[in-house]
Amino acid sequence: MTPRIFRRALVAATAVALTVTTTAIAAPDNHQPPAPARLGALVPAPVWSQARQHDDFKLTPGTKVVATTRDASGVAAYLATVLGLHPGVADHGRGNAITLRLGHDPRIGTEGYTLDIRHGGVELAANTSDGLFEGVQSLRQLVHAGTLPGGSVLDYPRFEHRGAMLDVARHFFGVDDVKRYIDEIAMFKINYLHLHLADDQGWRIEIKSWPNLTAYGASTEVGGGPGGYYTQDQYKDLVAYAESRHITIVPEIDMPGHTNAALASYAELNCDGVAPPLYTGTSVGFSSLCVAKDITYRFLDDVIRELASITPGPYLHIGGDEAHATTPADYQTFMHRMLPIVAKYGKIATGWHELAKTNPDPSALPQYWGTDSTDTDVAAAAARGNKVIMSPANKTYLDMKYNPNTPIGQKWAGLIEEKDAYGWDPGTFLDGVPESSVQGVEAPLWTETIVTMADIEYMAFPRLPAIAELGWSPWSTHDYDDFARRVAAQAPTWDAMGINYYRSPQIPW
Ligand code: NGO
Repeated sequence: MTPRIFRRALVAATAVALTVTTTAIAAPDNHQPPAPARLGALVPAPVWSQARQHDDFKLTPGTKVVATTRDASGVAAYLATVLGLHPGVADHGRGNAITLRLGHDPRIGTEGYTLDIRHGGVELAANTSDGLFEGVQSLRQLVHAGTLPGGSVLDYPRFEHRGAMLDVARHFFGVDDVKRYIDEIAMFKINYLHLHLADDQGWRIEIKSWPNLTAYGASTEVGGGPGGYYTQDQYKDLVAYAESRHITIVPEIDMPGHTNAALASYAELNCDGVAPPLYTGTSVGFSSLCVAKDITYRFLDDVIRELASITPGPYLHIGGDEAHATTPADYQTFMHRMLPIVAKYGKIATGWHELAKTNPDPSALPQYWGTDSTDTDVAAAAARGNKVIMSPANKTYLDMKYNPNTPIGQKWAGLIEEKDAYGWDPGTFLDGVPESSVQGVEAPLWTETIVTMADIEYMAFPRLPAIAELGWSPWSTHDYDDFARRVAAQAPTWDAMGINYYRSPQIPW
């Protein structure tokens, strides 16, 4: 992380943090009942925790955040900012301090942490700065009226991959909105943000060798609005911001279908050489790149090369869904030419689960978005060694309505209330895809009907925390009533941050 980026990240975090700080160290409100045992209020639920009475730690303006090594100082500075405290580096914290320590604890892996809160001081330990960052998210949730509840936590994730997806193609969302979403999902230990960067309605990432993709192909969106795109510098800034929140960006260019914006921008990409008009509707499955033309692969080689060069994360998502305007034979031909291009630029391919039909290399990650518990192609891929990302549309799609009266959203995959989002097991959902074949979960937010940041928040909260918990917490902790109580405990923080969440009747707010 460069110092310049870090400063910018801190400034942006402060806006969110200031209000949170007020709740963190304000005097207890006499009108409220005594604070409950808050150690049990974490979302996602931790692997193990034990409360200790009479061992609470009081935060004061003099409390220091201490990093015992330089490697821990980035996360320490972030924690200090979100709690409004003073960061420093020292061998060990003494007295009134929250100490962050990097060590070698075989129990907690690369993203786990241990937390020890005592009257005399707080110690957070992990093997990596990722682990410290996840521990910091727990600390943030535990602060109540200036107090951290006494006790110990040992925690690590069930799945390596815990994702959110934002469709910036159907409606475009600018850099500040995406950064706000990054801050919001980071609170729930989400570690991947998948950006759906190209679809029929718009191309959203600058590709310097094909400038018309953005000059023309980004100029509208669903409903005919102005659209927009990220310059490569803006995208790099987003990647760096996500990195400062220990989140990896997974960029998606959907292909060979969902490509009208590209086909409209370059006539030569069409089999008949005629560019279609820009599209602002919401139908799917009508567009296809021309599988037989060589220029298609020169185009995609350029796109993948440029995108890979500004994407430090391991994955590139190549879509592959709903290629109804491509014949099955062409789909095979297309993917067999595309997958090596992704590999050539040093990236691992991920794609919607239709990709599984093409017998991809076992490193490829199909993303299951169906609603059934059976998919023989995905099960066969799992048997060949492919890991699967679970995004069943009837559980994880954040664009589905909560109930028939939800003013925005769709319902083709069903209504998804909080209990539905929470009530499934990624490790057993799909026949032939056992837990050992599941890389993790992702909650996609498609934006045909989602126009503002407030819309994003309304659809994501409180369902995103449900999916985050399925990705992080051991199945042994799974209990809806307990989960709902813990989500309700987050509401004051969401209120302080101005998050426009849905007041689900299934949560005891
Ligand atoms: C489908 C479709 C998307 C839609 C979405 C709406 C996938 C993978 N392809 O999911 O184009 O936006 O449903 O819910």
